[in-house]
Amino acid sequence: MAIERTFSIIKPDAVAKNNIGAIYNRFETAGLKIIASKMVHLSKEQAEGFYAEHSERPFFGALVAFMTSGPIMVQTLEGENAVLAHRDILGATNPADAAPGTIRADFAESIDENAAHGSDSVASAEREVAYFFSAEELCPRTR
Ligand code: RTP
Ligand code: MG
Repeated sequence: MAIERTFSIIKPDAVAKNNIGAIYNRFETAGLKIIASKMVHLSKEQAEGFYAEHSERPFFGALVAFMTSGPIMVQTLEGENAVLAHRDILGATNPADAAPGTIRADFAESIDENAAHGSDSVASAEREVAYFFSAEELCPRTR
């Protein structure tokens, strides 16, 4: 299995509910190592750029408004099959459809405010990690 990197966001709803530590615990329990982390409050331009692939979708305006509504935590995670492993513990986009025990089932309220984001492919992960972190900010683990 390949060691991959993926990109994670703890969204404004989960930060507001003080669930940062609980969600970090899910990453670590799943064997995903946090190799970069910071809190940011996105501007409208930053949120629009990050979600540019969704710019024509009907929910785009609401998504940008939500993602700029408060601070978020952004992380780079590293581990075996990290992209899929992270999506698995996130659960379905709509928390009503998310499997029991997943992050969205346990911490999200609705499809619009769904607690966390995870890259959907290795290519997306590379773009998303680079959107938020410089090479110097990534701290690969040697143990
Ligand atoms: P994410 O990118 O946040 O990890 O979520 P995802 O891959 O599971 O879902 P995606 O299709 O990439 O959509 C990005 C975010 O847009 C909101 N959304 N709303 N109302 C709707 O039909 C709808 N569809 C998507 C969600 O908040 C989703 O996380
Ligand atoms: Mg997505």
